[in-house]
Amino acid sequence: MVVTPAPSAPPASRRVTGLSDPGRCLVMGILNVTPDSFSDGGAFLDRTEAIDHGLALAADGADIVDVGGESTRPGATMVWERDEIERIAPVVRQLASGGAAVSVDTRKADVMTAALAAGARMINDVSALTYDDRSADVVAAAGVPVVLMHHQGDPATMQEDPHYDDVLGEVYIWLEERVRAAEEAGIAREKILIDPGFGFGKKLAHNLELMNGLALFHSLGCPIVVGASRKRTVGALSGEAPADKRLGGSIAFALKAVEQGVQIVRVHDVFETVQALRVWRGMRDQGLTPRL
Ligand code: 7PM
Repeated sequence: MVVTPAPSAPPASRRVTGLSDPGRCLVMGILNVTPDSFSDGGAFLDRTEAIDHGLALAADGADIVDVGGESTRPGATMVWERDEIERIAPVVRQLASGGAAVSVDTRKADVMTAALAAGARMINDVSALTYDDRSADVVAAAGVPVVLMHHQGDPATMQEDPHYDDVLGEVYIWLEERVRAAEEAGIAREKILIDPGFGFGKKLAHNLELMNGLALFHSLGCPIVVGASRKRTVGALSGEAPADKRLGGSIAFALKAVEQGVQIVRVHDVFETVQALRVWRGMRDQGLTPRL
C-alpha cells in the first residue's frame, strides 16, 4: 500500500533535512584558527587540521562556517593584521573552494578584504564595524551580508564591570544606531544581520535577560544571530563547568533562541545542535499538523 502524506505536511524525509523550509534557523559552525582560543586550546592552529575541522562542520550540517583568526575573549592580546590574514586566508580559500559558505569573524578591514578575495561570502564583526574605520566601506563595496554584534567596552576590559540600567533597551538602541550607520555607509539593509553579543561586556544577569528577551530584536527588521556556545554563562549556571563540558547548556541556549525565531545560531558543536534543532522542529511540526 502506498501511503501518501497529508497535504499540509511535507514528506518526512524533507521535513527532517529542512529543505522544505527556507525559514528554518541556520547553524553557523565556529572554526577558530587561533593559538589562544579558550574552548579548543588552539588545537586547530595547524592549517590542515583547521581545514579538516571546517569540512567536518559542513558535513555535520553547518550552513555557514565562521572562520576566526583573532581571539576576542576578555583579556585577549591583539593580533597583527598580517598574521591574522596568514592564518585564515588559506583556510577560507580551501573551505570556499570545497563549496562551504564561509563567513569571517574579524574587526579589521584588510582581513575582510583578504578573506573576501579568498572566497568568504559574509562578514561577522564583533565590533559592529566600529573598530576599523575602513571596514564599512569594504563591506559596502563587496555587497556581502554583515553581522553587527553588540558589545560594551574593549575585549581586553569589557568584563571588568559592565553596567546597564536596562540591558534590553540599551542593546536595542545601540544596534538600531549601528544599523543606521551601516546603511549610511552604503550597506543595503537586507544585507545587515544583528547580534546582541552574548558575553561581550555583560554579566550573568544581563546575558539571561537578553536571552529571555531575544524576540524583541525582531522589530529591528534584520535577521538575528545568537552565539552562546560554550560561553561563561553556561559555566556560571552549571557549577563552573569547563569550556569542553558545556554542550548541554549550549544546546539549552540554542533552543531558547530558536524558540524565539532567531535566524542563525553560532555554535561549536554542529552535529549535536543540528540534532537538537531537528527534534525541536519535529515536535513543532507535529503540533502544527491539524488533527483529523
Ligand atoms: C574567546 C572568547 C574566544 C570568546 C572566542 C570568543 C560571537 C561572535 C564570538 C557571538 C557573533 C566565542 C567568542 N562570539 N560572533 N564571535 N556572535 N556574531 O565564544 O556571540 O566564539 S568570539
